Amino acid sequence: MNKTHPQRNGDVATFDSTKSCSEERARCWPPSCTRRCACILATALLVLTATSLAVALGLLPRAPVNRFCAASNNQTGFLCDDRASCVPASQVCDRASNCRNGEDEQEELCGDLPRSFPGYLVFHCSDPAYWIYADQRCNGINDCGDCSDEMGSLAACPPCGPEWWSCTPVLYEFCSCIPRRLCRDGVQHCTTWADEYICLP
Ligand SMILES: [Ca+2]
Ligand SMILES: [Ca+2]
Repeated sequence: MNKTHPQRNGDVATFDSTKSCSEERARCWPPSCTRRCACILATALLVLTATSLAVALGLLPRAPVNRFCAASNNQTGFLCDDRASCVPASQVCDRASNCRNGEDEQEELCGDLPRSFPGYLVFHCSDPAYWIYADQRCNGINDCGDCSDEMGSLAACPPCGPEWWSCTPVLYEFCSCIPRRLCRDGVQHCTTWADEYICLP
């Protein structure tokens, strides 16, 4: 059924309700758009403008382009969409949501580890078959299994920190330092026994 609408110049334009807006617009735009088309276009423009304004004012979250951040103890982390929360690398894709909207567990990030990871979250051990999270490098623990994450040029770790005692450990768990809390505990942890006779907790 055709409807008529009076125009400003007195002409009469017809509007076929069976036609889509795009068809109608193509026929009448510009300059004499029908009221329906003009209303739809104005609404779309209003929504677009409001959305752009909200994003510009920070009212809507935007995914950070670069999510690298420093978590506690200056460890490598993953920046959440709120641009404030920094999740330690080893908590990304651990099946527990640490970001408010769970962006640390999203499929595109966790679907094909470690290839789906950005490079800064991964440390590749000297054995190409193994990889660990970047924040497991230089944490004192033998995570690679061959100590390549704690010793040598690949890891490039700083000397033992104040919480650690430098020696060659007898336990496979450590590489070149042992935790000071193990000093003088009555159990040998260094091959030289230095942890029992020299080290002070
Ligand atoms: Ca997580
Ligand atoms: Ca380690």
